[in-house]
Amino acid sequence: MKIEVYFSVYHTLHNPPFELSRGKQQEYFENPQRLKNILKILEQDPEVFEIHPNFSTNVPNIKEVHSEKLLKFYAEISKYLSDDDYHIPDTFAVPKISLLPEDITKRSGYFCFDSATPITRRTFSASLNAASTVVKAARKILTDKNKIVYAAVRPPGHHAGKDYFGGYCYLNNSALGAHVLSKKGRVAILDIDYHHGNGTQEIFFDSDRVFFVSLHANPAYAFPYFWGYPEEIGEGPGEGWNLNIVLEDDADNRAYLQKLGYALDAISKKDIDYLIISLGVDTLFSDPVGGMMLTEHIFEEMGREISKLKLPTLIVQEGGYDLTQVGKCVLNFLTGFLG
Ligand code: Q9C
Ligand code: ZN
Repeated sequence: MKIEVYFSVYHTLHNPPFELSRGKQQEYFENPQRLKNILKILEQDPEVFEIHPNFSTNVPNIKEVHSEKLLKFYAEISKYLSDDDYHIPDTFAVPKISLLPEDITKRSGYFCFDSATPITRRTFSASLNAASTVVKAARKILTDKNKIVYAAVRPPGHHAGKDYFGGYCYLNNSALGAHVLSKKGRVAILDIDYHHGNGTQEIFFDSDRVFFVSLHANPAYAFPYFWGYPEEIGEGPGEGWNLNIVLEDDADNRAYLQKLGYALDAISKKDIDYLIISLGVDTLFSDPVGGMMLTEHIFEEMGREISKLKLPTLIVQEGGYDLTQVGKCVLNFLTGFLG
């Protein structure tokens, strides 16, 4: 069997010079080399990986997931910034207020929740290209139900909410894909990034069309800190449709597979038609951002276990920052998934 790979060509347009982490300037981990390294590895096996570059920035359903305010902000700040410029918000609206400041560079703090997510002139274009790629990949799943499609995209998306950005994410790629699929059936999003997918959780918190299941490091000490606890189970019709499974930073392959087993059980108990995997490989022991202890071979096993759900599956790239290993981890996951 083949895996179709949809790839966001314009990701290189988003390349901020640095991030602020704990108040210090440091290298930007979420950089173009990540995706280049993933593609370099997949290109080596054209028998299995059929790569489709996507040049579009068209995201037809974007307003059903993100607020007009946020989209207008992105469009305006993109015009305001010159080519080598970057913008990091420094004053945040807590709690959110309804009046927005006139000055575009002061308005950013309304939409942003961390200092690691700079905006450059081309950030919005790159983000639209990533979102468009995932929507295309989701449509492919609808036309050919037995397909496995992998969306090789960046910037990632799972920390972006309806009207906020943060955690290297601007538009929620997986949520936009889920939105497309949810019109035709019930969707489960299995988020296996090291970090909790707070944006995806927020977007579908009151929905019983999309079951959000996330495995992640304990938010008591791991980013994004304020979300990701097991008590967050969804609300209204969505009650019981949000599942947070917490791991500790010393989690090894065995501990991880055990909790993955709970997640897969929970998914198989609901009547799900489509699966989306938010695939972060920042759970690898050597990851400079994540803190767990997984080894690269476990990703193959993870893929194999998840494939037993036998659902049409869209795999969306999220985190993974060890540049020397990220390609191998993704390859292992996809290979395991194919069986
Ligand atoms: N010292 C994703 O993996 N930085 N985003 C945390 C803590 C933000 C990760 C800094 C990490 C965001 C998609
Ligand atoms: Zn992550």
